[in-house]
Amino acid sequence: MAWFRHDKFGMFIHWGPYSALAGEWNNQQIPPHTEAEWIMQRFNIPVADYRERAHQFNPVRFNADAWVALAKATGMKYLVVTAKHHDGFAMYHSEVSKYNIVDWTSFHRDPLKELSDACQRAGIRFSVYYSHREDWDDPNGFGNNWDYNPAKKNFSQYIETKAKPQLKELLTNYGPLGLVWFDRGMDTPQHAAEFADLVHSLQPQCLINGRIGSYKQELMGDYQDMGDNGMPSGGLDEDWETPQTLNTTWGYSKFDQDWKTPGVVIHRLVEIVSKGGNYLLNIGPMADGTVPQPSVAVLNEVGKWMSRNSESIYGTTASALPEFPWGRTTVKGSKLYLHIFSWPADRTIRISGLNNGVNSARLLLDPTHKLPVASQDGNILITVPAAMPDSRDTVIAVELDSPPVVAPPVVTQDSDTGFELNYLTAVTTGNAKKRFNRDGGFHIAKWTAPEDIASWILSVSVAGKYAIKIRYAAAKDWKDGQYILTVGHHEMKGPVKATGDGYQYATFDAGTILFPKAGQYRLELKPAEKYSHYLMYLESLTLEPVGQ
Ligand code: JFZ
Repeated sequence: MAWFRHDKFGMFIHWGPYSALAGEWNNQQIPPHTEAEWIMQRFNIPVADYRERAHQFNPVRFNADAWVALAKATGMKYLVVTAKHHDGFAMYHSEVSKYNIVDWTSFHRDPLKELSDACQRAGIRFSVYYSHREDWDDPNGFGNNWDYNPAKKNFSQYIETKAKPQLKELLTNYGPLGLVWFDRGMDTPQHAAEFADLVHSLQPQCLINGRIGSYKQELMGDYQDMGDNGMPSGGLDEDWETPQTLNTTWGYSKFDQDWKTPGVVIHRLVEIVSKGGNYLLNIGPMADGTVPQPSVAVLNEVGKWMSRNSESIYGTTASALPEFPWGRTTVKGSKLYLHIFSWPADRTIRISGLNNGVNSARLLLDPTHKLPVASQDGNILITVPAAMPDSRDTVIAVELDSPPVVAPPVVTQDSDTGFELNYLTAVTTGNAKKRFNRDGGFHIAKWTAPEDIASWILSVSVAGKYAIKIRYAAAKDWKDGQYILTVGHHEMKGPVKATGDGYQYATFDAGTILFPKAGQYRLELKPAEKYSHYLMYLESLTLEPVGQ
């Protein structure tokens, strides 16, 4: 995972016969803000018709070095290109099926081979996207119920005769892959495990994204993918990545000119990296093999910012500091990078919640010039020049006396209700981990022993009795588990009840607690003993006042 955690920023490429349809079929346009690479399914295009259009695909202006140079100039370190999307068409020379760009079109070249070689030359990590379940061309693949009778599908035959053999080709003929980006999950965990085993058997170093498995099961990949354009509210205790479109479609649409600005892209990159994630930003090249000029313009602007500021992105780790009015922070050892999105009128940047001494603060772009630093009521104050050097994001590098020491968040209560405790304000220790799953959303998992703890700091403003409820999911063979809930000096033990497979959350009473007086209390939840399974998938805890 070291390269993935260092590189942070990748280029996604969605390119195939759908790029030639460009969002239109038989004078019908796809609705605004829908995905152009889904056009075959959206308009139930018959396989025979789509195959004919694929036959005409001929990207004569394709130049792999140009695409890779664009990624490199943008500051992107890895590239993920669609080898086969849901339409079933292979954008590489496949021996498994003639339905591929070399055999099926007059182009007769292998773009993935050319991209793999160009990446090698440029020092960019080459990776592939492979839709291992959805295949609208193959009679036994998922998804095409307009040409094929679903009752007659033999999905196992599809994965044995097409998906796995093609994956094997990609893992054999295109050099070392950084990762395989699977999509839309798999019908059973067993089938998903077979794909993971295949990757590991051929390229043990190759990473696997989180969409390889059934969305109802635990993550089977090496890192988690957020939903498209998704963003966690807070940090996660695992590696994760957000894929995002540059407009609103992955595959090229001639109707979609809703491009994100360079500033939005830079702010998104900083937010994702500040929360410990990677940003996989997409381009949708056109049928002739060129990249839409507006995409190039945005990426070139982002690249200018990255060329000057990438020290504050590559190799950084998640910051425990929250978002500030002026922007966000990234961390590298004892260095804290302040990403100033909006310049303070009073020329003072305030940092709260940081229990460190400051050795120095400098504009990243003007390292010779020390900025004045002061402290006031526990805040660190940095005086900045009057004019904002970079209107999109001016970075200040702050040398601290140690890696950032950040006080844990304090959960306050709404006046009439009580407390809602969830992954966002939890401090996890041991193997208790904040995770994300398509079905489970944000939750705490992986805890199996008393040293695996989730804790919260509560600021009780209304003393008195509170009813505690726990909302969790637990598989049936986890029901021998017991939890220990400690609030202040009060300890409660409770049984874990089975709620069903996957992330079927249910809410249970956990007793009542008396807060004798207003003030700060620490609440912690942990397994009572060491178990061979997780304690539970914890979604949240609530404390509701029940009067004196
Ligand atoms: C999938 C594909 O269907 C789509 O065409 C594109 O390739 C995209 C990157 O991945 O679309 C998804 C998959 C997952 C989510 C949303 C769209 N999700 O997790 O919210």
